[in-house]
Order: sequence, then structure tokens, then C-alpha cells
Amino acid sequence: MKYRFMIWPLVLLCLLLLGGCVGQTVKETPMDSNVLIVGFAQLGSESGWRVGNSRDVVRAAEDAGIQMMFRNADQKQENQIKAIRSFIAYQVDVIAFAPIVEDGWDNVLQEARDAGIPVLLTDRYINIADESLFAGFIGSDFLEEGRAAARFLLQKISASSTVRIVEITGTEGSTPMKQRSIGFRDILGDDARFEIVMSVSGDFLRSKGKECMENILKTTTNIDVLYSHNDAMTLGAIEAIEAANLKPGIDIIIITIDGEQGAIDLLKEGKINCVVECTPMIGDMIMELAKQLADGIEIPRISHPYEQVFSEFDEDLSRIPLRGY
Ligand code: GZL
Ligand code: ZN
Repeated sequence: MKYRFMIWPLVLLCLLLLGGCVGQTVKETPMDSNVLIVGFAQLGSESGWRVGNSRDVVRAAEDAGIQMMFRNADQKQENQIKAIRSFIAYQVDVIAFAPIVEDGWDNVLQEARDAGIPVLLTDRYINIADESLFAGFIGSDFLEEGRAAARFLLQKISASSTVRIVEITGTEGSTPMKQRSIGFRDILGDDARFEIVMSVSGDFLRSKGKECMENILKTTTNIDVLYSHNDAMTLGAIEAIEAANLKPGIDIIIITIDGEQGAIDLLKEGKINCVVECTPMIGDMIMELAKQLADGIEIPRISHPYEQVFSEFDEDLSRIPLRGY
């Protein structure tokens, strides 16, 4: 635990020089030098999942009695890097962040190492030369999510005729986008029936998911399956499908990932066929791991939350608990 009373004026000066606070600060109460301080750099507010994740992280810090400096990077990697630098200047005890993309973190994590501050990856992974620059990762198994989506499709499709699949992917270069694509293709493998006729990025945004689907439907309506990397894009795509007088869940089989309430509601209505859960509620796990890091305890390199799959084959969809995001 570091003593901060000596550096307050310096830190405030650094924060001002860094262009003040990066993104909006959710919560900063007067710091108490005996309390664990965690700097959390969130990537943005692009989806219901992300908003739910931010809410859960803030709630978990409060429940754990952890002082948290929260910065939202508004979808820009340079803002996340600035936020991490501000945490270093403040000499927080632990840095946690959800890296928007996998590349570009080597320098700033070296700076954290030089400052003696442990780093915890949350939600997404990074591609870095020296993996010792972060202590561990807590987040979903995106490969498994992609595999689960494909396993549902194998269960759903019995015909031997060609199945034309459109994939709307998440943010280019992000772990969930890369691994949900790989996992899906892993399971479909060389089953000749399945043809991914188009794969376009919707950047995890509802508006772009709608735009992608509108553009696709302008070129062809001969689509059997939509595999969408998150519910926000799926909800947008469904707007476009219905505007084209097609029935989602019937004319086009829809497989989506996250498990937002909106998607579960459409699953119950038969407009979505499968929802692969990707839980944003990892706040408690993050705080537990941060406490261990602050106490110098080694943490697992990889920690995954429990996740499940909801689909039209479930016995009783009414038993799915309210999602909270
Ligand atoms: C997955 C997370 C993804 C969600 C999207 O853990 O990184 O980012 O699937 C969110 O909804 O935008
Ligand atoms: Zn894993």
C-alpha cells in the first residue's frame, strides 16, 4: 500500500496536464491512503452488455470497499492508454482494463511495470511480446461461445442442402471478434452443407448491425442463417430483416451472443433461435483478483465465468432469470 498524501498536488497537476480526466469519471470520493485503490479503464458504452459490465464493476468495487478510479475511453484506444497513464501517475495499487483491441499495449504496460503496478486484463485479451507485463485475465471463453453457436446450428439443421450463413462480426481486432469467428468455424469444420457467404463487421453497435443487414438484403435475400457476434447488432439486424418483410427466427435462423434481456425476450417470441450467454457480471471476480494482486498473491493467468446457452430447444424459457443488462 503506497502513501499518497505526499503526491496529491503532483497528481492533480498530472491529471490536468493529461488533459484532465479521460472520458467521464463515474466515481471519485476523497482518497483514503489505507484503502485499496484500483484504476479501471473501461473501453466504451457501445452495447447493453458494456453498460451492464460498467455498472457491475462499480457496484462490486463499492461492495468490496475498494476505491475505484473509473475512466470510460469512449471506444478509443488512445483514451484507454491515457487513462492507464493517469492511474500510474496517481500510483494506484492495481490497474484493470478491458482492452478494446488486442494490439498496441506493450509500451503502456511496460510503464506500469516500471511503476511497480500490477495489471489485470478484464473482458478482452491482448497480443503482447512480454506476457509477464500483465498478471492475469478474467473474462469469457470466446472460442467456446463461437463453438456453442455452431453446435446449436448443427442441432437445428437436419437437411442435407446448402445452408447459407451471414456473419456480422464485432470490433475488428478484438478478442471476442477473432475468437467467436474461429470457434464457430472450428465446429462447422468441413461440413460441406455450411457456407459462410458473407462476413462483415458491425463493430458491436446496434446501428451498424442494422446497416450491415440492410446492405446484405439489398444484394440477396437468399440467406438461411444470421450469426451475429452480439445482441446489440442482432437487434439492429432484426429491424432490417422485418423491414424487408422477412420473419426473423423463421425465414432466417438467428444465433446471437451476450444474453441481454432484449435478446432473451425475442428468443421467447421465436424471433431469435439461440442466445449464447456472455456474462458482463464479472465485477466481483475482478475485485477478488485485484485484492489478491495488491496482497502480492499470484493469480490464475486465465479465469472464466460460468456461462450457458439458451435456445428454442430449451424446455421452459420462462425460467430464464431477469438478465440485468
Ligand atoms: C464480450 C465483450 C463484447 C460483447 C459486446 O466479452 O467484449 O463487447 O459481446 C461488447 O456486446 O460490445
Ligand atoms: Zn479459456
